[in-house]
Amino acid sequence: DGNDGGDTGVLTRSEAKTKKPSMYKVLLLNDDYTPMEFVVHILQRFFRMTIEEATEVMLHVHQKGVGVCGVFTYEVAETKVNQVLSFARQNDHPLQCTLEKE
Ligand code: TYC
Repeated sequence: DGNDGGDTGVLTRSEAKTKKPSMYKVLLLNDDYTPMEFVVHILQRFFRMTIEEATEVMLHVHQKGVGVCGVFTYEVAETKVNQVLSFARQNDHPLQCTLEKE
């Protein structure tokens, strides 16, 4: 904790700045209406997955009800959720997506 690099309990600005940010999971929720191919497309487009990775995650969500698309800082996670929800609505699909602190 020390500014000498040791554990003296003395806090410094450099240490405060290097604290790791909280991370957030972006979760995809299953529903009965969104086409499987659309979910695979979402995962490729917004989460940079290969078709194989995207298919695996989509099938996991389809079978278990929920699945993780990725883990990001708050600002990035929030942006991903908004991009997914906006794109789903534009295409008239009820797909739901949310974030959860790790
Ligand atoms: N359950 C959907 C179907 O059978 C597919 C689906 C998968 C929907 C994942 C949403 O997050 C989802 N067409």
